[in-house]
Amino acid sequence: MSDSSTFDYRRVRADFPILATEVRGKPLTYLDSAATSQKPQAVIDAVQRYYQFENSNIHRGVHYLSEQATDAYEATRAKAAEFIGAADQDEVIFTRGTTEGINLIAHGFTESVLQAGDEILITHMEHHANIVPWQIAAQQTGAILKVAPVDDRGVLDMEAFEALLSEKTKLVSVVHVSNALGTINPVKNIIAMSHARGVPVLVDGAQSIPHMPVSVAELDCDFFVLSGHKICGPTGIGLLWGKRKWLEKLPPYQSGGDMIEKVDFGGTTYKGIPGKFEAGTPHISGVIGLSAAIDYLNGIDRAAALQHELALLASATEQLSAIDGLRIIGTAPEKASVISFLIDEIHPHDIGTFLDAGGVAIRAGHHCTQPLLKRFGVPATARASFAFYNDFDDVERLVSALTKMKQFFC
Ligand code: 7TS
Repeated sequence: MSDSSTFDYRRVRADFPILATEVRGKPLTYLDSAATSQKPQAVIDAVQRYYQFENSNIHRGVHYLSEQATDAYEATRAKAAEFIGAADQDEVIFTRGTTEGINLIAHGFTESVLQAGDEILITHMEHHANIVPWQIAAQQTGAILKVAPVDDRGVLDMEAFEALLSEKTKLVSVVHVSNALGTINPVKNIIAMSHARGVPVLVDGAQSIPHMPVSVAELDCDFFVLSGHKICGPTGIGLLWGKRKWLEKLPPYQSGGDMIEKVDFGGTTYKGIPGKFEAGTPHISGVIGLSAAIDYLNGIDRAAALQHELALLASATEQLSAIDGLRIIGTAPEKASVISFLIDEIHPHDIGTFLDAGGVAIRAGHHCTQPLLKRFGVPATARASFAFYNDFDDVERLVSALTKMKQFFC
């Protein structure tokens, strides 16, 4: 098995130019990868090369550049399918990101599945992107949104979850890894349990895919969504994967050019999947950048990268826990490298601002999980999140900045 010592994080760090820069006169300590990952040079170069030498629209030109761009775009669909363990590349839809992927499914379910009295089951640890679209779907159809509780460690209560599944449940939509707590949910169990009752499952993979390889075939989920910008790719590009039988059943999300087969004032027919869900000129450069990001991730030892991240998490958890007055929110036994914390009565924004002065970038706030933080009785936390390109110096700088801050405030 790979371990942290076999992972050459120094070589990996050199691939990310921003990590060698300074902010506020201090070396950058980037601990906000849960918000967005940094980009390796290969991704930056791929996007630049596209605009400099290959720029063209897709699916419509007969000229050389358009053919090249179309081929690169469609080749990324096949590459992305392989990356997430999907056998059928037509089941991969390019979206703006996780948020749009969930909205697309919520729209489809609103139009063609949900009826008054039906239930949608989510958990208490969802990002707003996996709450609000279902609230709107419920308002529009008369369906009811059910929420499975989490315990004081931030672990999903599986007994309660199972009890909430009923013959009225039309969809389970669940986060794979919590962005606010780091909890890794037992999605395989959740899917098996739901399927035993004939209920499809959407997995929000925004925070799992950056840390661990995922196979949708192995999970046997019905939908999986992710954001490219959290896996070293550009912003504004993401993936929705769905089982063919579902994607064929759901109606188009947006309409217009490129998603049609034939338009006539007497009636219009649509393309099959995936074209049906990709109206208009897509984010071509984003897809090109995502392709480079997938190549980059495929080129590193991801199992070793995960072990390295877990070693960073363990070290940071141990050292932060030793700081007097520091409380970690989210202590699940199965965690990804995310630490939410509070110190005494210091406001998390003050923690963030103090750390920023020392070049340490963390996130402070509600992390778009207001119901979850309310469950823990706090309006906000400070959050440090690690990626495989972080190192133990980053942990040291975080700990020493927090120690200094304690002296300053107390
Ligand atoms: N789901 C989860 C679990 C997330 O962490 C995020 C973004 C989203 C959905 C939405 O992703 P988007 O790319 O469509 O915006 N999470 C965060 C975060 O933790 N800090 O900034 C964005």
